[in-house]
Amino acid sequence: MGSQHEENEKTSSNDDAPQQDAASIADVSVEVSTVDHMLQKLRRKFRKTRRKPKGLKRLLAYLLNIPHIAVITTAVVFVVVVIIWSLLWVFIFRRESNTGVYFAGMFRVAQVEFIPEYRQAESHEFASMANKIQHVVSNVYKMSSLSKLYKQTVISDLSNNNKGGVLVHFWMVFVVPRLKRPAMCDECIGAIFRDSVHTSLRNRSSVGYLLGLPVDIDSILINSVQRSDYTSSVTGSQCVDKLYANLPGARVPLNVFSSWGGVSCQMKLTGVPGFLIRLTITSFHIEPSDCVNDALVVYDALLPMRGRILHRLCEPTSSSFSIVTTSNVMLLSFRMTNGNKSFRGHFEAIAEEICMSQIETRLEPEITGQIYSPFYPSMLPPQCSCTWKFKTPKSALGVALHFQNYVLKPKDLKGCDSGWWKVNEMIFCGSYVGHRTVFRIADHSPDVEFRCSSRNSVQPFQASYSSYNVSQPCPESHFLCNSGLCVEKSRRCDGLDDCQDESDEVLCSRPTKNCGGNRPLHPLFVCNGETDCHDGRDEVNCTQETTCSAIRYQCRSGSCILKKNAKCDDVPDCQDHSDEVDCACGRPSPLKRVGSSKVTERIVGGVNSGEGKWPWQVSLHFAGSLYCGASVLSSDWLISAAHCFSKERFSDPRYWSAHLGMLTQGSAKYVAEIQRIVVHEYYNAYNAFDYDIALLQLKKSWPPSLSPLVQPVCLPSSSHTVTESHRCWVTGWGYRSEDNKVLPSVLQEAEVSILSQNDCKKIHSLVSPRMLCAGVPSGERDACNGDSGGPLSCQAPGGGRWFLIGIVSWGVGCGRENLPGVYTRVNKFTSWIYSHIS
Ligand code: 4AZ
Repeated sequence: MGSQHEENEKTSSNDDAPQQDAASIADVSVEVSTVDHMLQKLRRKFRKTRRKPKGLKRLLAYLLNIPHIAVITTAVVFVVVVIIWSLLWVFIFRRESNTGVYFAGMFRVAQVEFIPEYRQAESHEFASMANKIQHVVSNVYKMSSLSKLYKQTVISDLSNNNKGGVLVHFWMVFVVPRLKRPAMCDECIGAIFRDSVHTSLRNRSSVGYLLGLPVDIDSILINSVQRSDYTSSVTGSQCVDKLYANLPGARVPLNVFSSWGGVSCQMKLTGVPGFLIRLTITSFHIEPSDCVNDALVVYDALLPMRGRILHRLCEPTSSSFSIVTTSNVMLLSFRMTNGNKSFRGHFEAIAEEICMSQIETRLEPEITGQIYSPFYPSMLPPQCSCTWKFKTPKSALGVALHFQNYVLKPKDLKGCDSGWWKVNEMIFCGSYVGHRTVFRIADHSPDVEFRCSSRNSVQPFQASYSSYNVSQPCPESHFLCNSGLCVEKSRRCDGLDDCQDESDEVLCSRPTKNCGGNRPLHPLFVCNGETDCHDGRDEVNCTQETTCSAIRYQCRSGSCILKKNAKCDDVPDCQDHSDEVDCACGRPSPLKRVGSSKVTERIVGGVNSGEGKWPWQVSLHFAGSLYCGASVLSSDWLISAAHCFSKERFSDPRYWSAHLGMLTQGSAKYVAEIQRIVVHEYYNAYNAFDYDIALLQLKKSWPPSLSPLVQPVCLPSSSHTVTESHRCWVTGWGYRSEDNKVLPSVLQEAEVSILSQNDCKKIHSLVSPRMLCAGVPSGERDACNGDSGGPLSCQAPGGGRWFLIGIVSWGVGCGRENLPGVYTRVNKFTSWIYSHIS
């Protein structure tokens, strides 16, 4: 077109001025003649038989010609569609491709005096201060690289702060194209604000001036939040209550009920400046659903900031406990769905604890007193510190700290997440365990410093202290365990974990069956269900009542009998017959023995199983794919390994499904949704998967009609002992070998032997008393990735029931020679399991 216009211009500039009008007429005529010429051409081409119409009439006639009407209509429709599409794109799709990204933040404005009017968002004083702060925050982001995405800041609260000045809580909204969303990281948003303050820091203090506003850089915290958190607070569609504890120590009651209406409420608690807040929960009646439906989240802030979660409560409770903040504000965020749910508790302002004391121990090794974690028995806040300066009466005496369920270990490269300890100049990390320990300090005047080091609130601890003789820590007749406990020397190598860390059972020769000697028979051989002495003396009077210990079966009445494996052996041994109740378990009745073809070696040395052979075997699927195994414990509970659910993404029960009564993948008799996942509270991924056990509650019980293809496995009693005549099998759909990462579709089974704990520890140094090793020396039969959480099932001798002895946990590779697999030792968790499922 451009070139054609230029040509026209060239033509007219060559003509004389007086000729201009004529020229333009000529131009028109040229154009008409051109159209006419074209029409003629076209007509000649398409309508050779018709007579030629003249001028405009001809054009009209041409346009009204039926085929031309069709072409024109199509063109018009096309143009209209294009216009509508463009409008839709501009107003709907383009708008949809943008999304709001929401942040909650807080910082301290220093050198500004807090006035009570700031508590009222409707007050003039609040509005004027909030406007000023809003302007400053907006300015920071409008000047930043995110200026195009920044939408607005809303100041939600101004509160008095323990460090002085005013603590500001605010919301921030960005409107971001969907594709750019991942770039909106919490760190980046926080860093922009911190950078601005940083450039204006003065006098080496932490306070910088933004448009004259003194902002404490150390107090800046910004977290992304859910849109619903923002809308429910800002638009006020849900309840937001503000409560104050104006007098230290005065309790302010908190009661929330959701009788049929359902509740989604936030309570903002503020205490006297300089004090902390202690929330006491006396009861919380909700439906357990793993925080999906009902939950209470307690924040160490006034807005729901992820980095400031003190505690999440999603299980019903009627035993009272308390949580302490690190400053004078707390937020309670309730979610209670329809039903008769309720929360009862109170809060109060409490003074910060000055946790420092000088302690003198006595000459005698008896317990002299107790030290407690700060705010005991409240839970420990994320920040706290304590110093205990001990002194013993003699330089030969050290200090022993006796803990109930806590252990100190030298700090390694990983951080401490359950308490940081400095003993003289050595650093230790604390962690929670399920047994007693004694921490011995070989110094007569040690300084012990403790600092809270967890992200959330954690269990409190207490320790009894005493003196001890550094050169002889235990009494003459006792043995010093690695756990710090002293146990009688006669208990060494008795097959029992008296030390709680099995250190009394290392370097022991295999127990001998001294049946005729004058020394008593090794306790492991007594009443273990196997005739170890040819005259059978080890298996007599097994149901007589005796003192209780870890290897004696405890009847429901509380009395103990010698018989170790009394549970569900079809013989009533306890006087109350309690050993034979709840025994509908561990008796598979295979339908057809397909598989077991020794020719096709699968997983690590396994073979195809048969329909109904392992009716407790479960295939656990995460987001639709096999991820772990599990075992059926009852009509609504499964048991698996904690490590299957440990990462945050894997802890949401909604992504999991349990496939029951299945031989070949895809042919489950019942696919269950998961209601909640209970991971053992002491599970520790950093400590070689110690306490690797988890329970899963099903949303709906499997129907009894599925029996016998679906059936529970028997749970061993805590005294259960596996003997040589037990046969043990590991089953699962995991990898066939370390190198062949193909998952078999048919359930695989492999027979393995249980190693002695001594042999197991020689191979895997990190084995704890809560683990056992099983395999074959050649390594050819083993569990592998994908089998985790699945069962190691052992059958009682003489074709008895099958018990869940182990849960597939970890190993070094798969099927390697002399590297047996490691399993969770289930009988160590019997009471923990019953405490959750019954
Ligand atoms: C796993 O990662 C796994 N060979 C399970 C068992 C073993 C190794 C790894 C034992 O699930």
